[in-house]
Amino acid sequence: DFGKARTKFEPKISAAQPGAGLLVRPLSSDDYDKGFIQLLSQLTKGGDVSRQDFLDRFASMKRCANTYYVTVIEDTHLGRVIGSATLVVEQKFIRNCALRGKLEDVVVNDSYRGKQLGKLIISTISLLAEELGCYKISLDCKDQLVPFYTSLGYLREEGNANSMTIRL
Ligand code: 16G
Repeated sequence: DFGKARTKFEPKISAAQPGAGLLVRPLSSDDYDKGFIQLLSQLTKGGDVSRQDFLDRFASMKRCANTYYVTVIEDTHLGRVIGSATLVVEQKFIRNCALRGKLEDVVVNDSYRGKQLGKLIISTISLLAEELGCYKISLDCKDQLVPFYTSLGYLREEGNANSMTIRL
């Protein structure tokens, strides 16, 4: 049974081995030309972000040291960014000046769905958050994505499962 042999002997995908022609890496200032903004518009309103807007925001995020970890997956054959997720590290006074991770803006290009790439990028971010010393990671998501995040270990904590928003 070749299927079984494959699962047994081939390593599962990981950040180091995401699959042929795929690379997991931090966002780079070149990524505007690799379709980063178009990718984000598969998640929500991308807006009309010019190259300069992108570069300005990239630089201002970089100035916030140890805070924004925008992580992408590139299809290196096509030179396109096909997945992205961001870890935001919030500094706290509570819990002995703890760090809290927030998982934001998770998106995988429609045509690459079903390859476990969402799972890959989120597990990469979880490792990063752990390495950075975050005591927890939280996220907001649409109802239909609850089973997906649950499968990755995220929980609605009892008595603390309300994400609330005021749109400004
Ligand atoms: C989802 C995203 C959040 C993103 C928001 C945009 C995850 C885990 N959650 O909640 O990061 O910022 O959608 O939606 O990726 P909005 O444009 O309606 O605020």
